[in-house]
Amino acid sequence: MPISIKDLPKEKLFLPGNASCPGCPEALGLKYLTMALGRKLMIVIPAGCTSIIQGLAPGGAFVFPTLNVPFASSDAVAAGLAAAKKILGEDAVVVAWGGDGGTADIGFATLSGAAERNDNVIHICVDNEAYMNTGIQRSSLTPFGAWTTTTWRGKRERKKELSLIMLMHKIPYVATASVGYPLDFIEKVRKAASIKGFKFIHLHAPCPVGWRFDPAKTVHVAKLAVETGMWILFEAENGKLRISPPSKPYADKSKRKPIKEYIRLQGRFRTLRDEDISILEKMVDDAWETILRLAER
Ligand SMILES: Cc1ncc(C[n+]2csc(CCOP(=O)(O)OP(=O)(O)O)c2C)c(N)n1
Ligand code: SF4
Repeated sequence: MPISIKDLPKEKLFLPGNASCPGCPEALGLKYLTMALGRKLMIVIPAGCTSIIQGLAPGGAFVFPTLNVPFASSDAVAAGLAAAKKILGEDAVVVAWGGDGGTADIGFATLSGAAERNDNVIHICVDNEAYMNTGIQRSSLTPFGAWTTTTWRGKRERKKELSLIMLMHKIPYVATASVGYPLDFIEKVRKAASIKGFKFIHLHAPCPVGWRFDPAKTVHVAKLAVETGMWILFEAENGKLRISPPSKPYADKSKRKPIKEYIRLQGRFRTLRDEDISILEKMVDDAWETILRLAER
């Protein structure tokens, strides 16, 4: 059932006055996560911007149980926690919340293992497309053409298709989401919480610091990613894939905004040449073709 803003809880479980930068997408995502799960939320976080946001606030910024863990263990720890809660008969939703580095690179083996065992955990990858916390290094989820401090002429490799890799693990629920569409994200988190087994949500999180844009424009950039077709919102329950409402119009290529509108707002794409933009456009078309084929099945 679609959620309305007035139905969301008013209680603040993620406190203001924390150490996030202005316009931080991880802070937005965390706020929506607490609105989705309320006091049932237990979170497991490896190193990354979120652990700084949590820890540097006086007394801590999170009013819910939090476990800080080494990168390569998040989903294993989360699975143990979920099993312990079940034995104790306590009602909790365990979320492993990792950055793109902590999920797609350093934490990938544990993520894949927990998915294969179908452990009762939600993994949310908050994807700001680089290792931001340590100074904007490239990850396997940095897109083609983007500047980072380790790809200073623009990354030449493509972004890993992480959500499709997770779909191929045949887990009960896989979804993509965006901090630009909070109600869609909250609905997906709640749906994931209602399903037993391993669930994966890939949350697109434009970062003003690492992507070099005005911090007032985080939501605008996030929405443009969807409107240009660069980020496709979908969900797959037991392998049955559906395009989510905010992305539906853009299945029709003629409705998509030109990707230049998305790119020109971000300093990280300043070095892109015209031929690189054509490569990116082709990647967008290919990604849509793959998703639409999966949706037809
Ligand atoms: C095993 C290990 N390697 C490297 C580090 C250093 N480190 C801490 S945070 C971080 C970057 C995390 O990037 P990401 O997961 O994308 O999260 P973000 O900072 O962007 O939120 C790294 C490399 C570490 N803590 N542990
Ligand atoms: S670097 Fe980006 S993701 Fe990290 S705290 Fe700052 S705005 Fe948030």
